[in-house]
Amino acid sequence: MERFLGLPELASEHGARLDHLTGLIHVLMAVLFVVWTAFFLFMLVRFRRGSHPRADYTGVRGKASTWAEAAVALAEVILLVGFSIPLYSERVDDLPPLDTAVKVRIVAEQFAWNVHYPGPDGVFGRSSIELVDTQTNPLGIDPEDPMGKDDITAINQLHLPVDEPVLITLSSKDVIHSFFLPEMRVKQDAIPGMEFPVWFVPTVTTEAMRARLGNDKFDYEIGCAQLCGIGHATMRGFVTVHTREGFDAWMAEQEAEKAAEGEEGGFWG
Ligand SMILES: [Cu+2]
Repeated sequence: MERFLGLPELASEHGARLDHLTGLIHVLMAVLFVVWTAFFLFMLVRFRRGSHPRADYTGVRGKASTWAEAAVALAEVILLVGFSIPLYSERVDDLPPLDTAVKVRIVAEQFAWNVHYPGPDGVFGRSSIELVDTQTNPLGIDPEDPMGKDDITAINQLHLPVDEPVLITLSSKDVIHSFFLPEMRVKQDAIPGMEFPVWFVPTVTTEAMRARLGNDKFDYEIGCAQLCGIGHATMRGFVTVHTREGFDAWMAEQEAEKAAEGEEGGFWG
């Protein structure tokens, strides 16, 4: 069905259920389209002027159309109550436990994705919009906060381990953006002044996806799905899904780089 609908490759745990629901909605819409069109054409012929020169003011008395309407309404209620609402409530309520999930803050801006990891202590350093410096401190992390000393930041590059729940806290600095990971079936608006949790489990490493597609240049992309200004189309980020070992190695590399910067007496002093 995903192929039939032209959806991108699937690379998250909850995505299959979303695709299934998308498929069911398309089936219902296809049935309605065919049946209503056939009914319309039938009516054009059946009540043509040639066979009904004068209007009949009583009209049709049968109950068939009432039953048809009831059946459509029932199918829609089943889709909504049986599929959509349970799936939605799971996405917004059943967040993964904080101690096991990979935590990332993502702050959107015109026109980039700022990525913030809490570092080895697992705690995000304090950040404030007043401390934002577009060049040296795009996330506004407070240099006085010891919790922030080990934090890792990146721009337009999100690294994740495969098969582990990821909990992203999403916000925006300026206007409304929308965080979109097509293969993960994730899309959430980022709104200034608000923070939204977004969680999912990536199931296919970048390497495995490259092999599957036979394309060694493939990368998962972060798209912005809300027209957010003149540079909207350039607001692209990339996601690298690693094995756990690969992710740890990447994180260690970031930490080493950060430590080296610290010794040089850079921004973090
Ligand atoms: Cu945007």
